[in-house]
Amino acid sequence: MNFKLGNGHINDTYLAYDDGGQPYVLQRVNTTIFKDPAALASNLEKLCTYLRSVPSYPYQIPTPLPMPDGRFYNIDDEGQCWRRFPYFENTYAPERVKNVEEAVEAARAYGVFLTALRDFPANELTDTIPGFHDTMKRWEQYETIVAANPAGRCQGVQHEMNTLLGYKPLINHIDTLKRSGALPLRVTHNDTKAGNVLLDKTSGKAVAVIDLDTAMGGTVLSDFGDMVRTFVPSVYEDEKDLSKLYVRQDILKALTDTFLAETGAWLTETERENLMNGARWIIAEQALRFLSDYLNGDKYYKTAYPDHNLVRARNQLALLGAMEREL
Ligand code: GN1
Ligand code: MG
Repeated sequence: MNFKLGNGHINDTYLAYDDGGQPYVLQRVNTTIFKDPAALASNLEKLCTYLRSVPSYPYQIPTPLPMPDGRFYNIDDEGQCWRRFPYFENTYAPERVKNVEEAVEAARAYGVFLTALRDFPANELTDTIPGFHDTMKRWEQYETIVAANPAGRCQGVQHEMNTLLGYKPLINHIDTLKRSGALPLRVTHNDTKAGNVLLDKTSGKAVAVIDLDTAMGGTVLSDFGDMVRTFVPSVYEDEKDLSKLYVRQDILKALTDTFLAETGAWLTETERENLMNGARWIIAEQALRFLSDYLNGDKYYKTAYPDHNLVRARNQLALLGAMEREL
């Protein structure tokens, strides 16, 4: 009997049991998105080996478990790609941060994770999704979709498109910083939602940083940004009733203070100064990604109903608005 774990938009993750009754995590990889499972496995092996060699790294490491044939992934007869990971007992994934304590634990865990990987050469990792945070490229793809209007959905979203356009200067600014070399290339996690830090059910303490599939070369701004995007709003990213959406200032302060306590000593001045720009950038990028997928006919993210991606895009744009008003 397998039970669904987490609520990822890309892969499918289950709790499973081996013949001896021992639990493990079983995951089907979405190979339309992660096109090179061998590169994915190789990145994970390098990252986990490196983390194990850092004596001060305090957390469990989600090292892939060998499949029956000894490899770290397996393609079944139907072409589906499967992997196994250890199951960390008595933990939970906080899909939405409930309080300051959870924010502190998760932010510290990501800060410690980035600090541990600080000397890992980013160019040894393959870009598992090329151009993942190349927002200019994503913008071009969006324009191509708008021009082709493949799902016939452009007419209804003029307002959202205009709002998004207002964030293009910010996207340009980050792109300039990246291209000029002002932001150092670092190994970053690239999916720093709260639910990717497992917390102990009893103590509330962080146990493991998981989901290393998008850990690759990038800028620390996106990891900080995705924390703000996912920890700080008062509602989930697909809440429709936007009157409930506000910026949880206590959580923002706690996550920023905690993250800087771990990383402030080695971040450059440019990085420190641009952390909040990074947050706005990543939220704008996420709005762009959701809106693009909606206009493209929902090809990327799992959706539960027809305008799910539009609801998500509106939510992210509303979050940007709330940050402008409330901060
Ligand atoms: C996807 O599936 P999940 O929740 O781990 C996406 C992230 C997005 C997120 C939006 C590989 O992550 O980049 O920020 O959805 N992962 C990929 O909720 O595209
Ligand atoms: Mg993920």
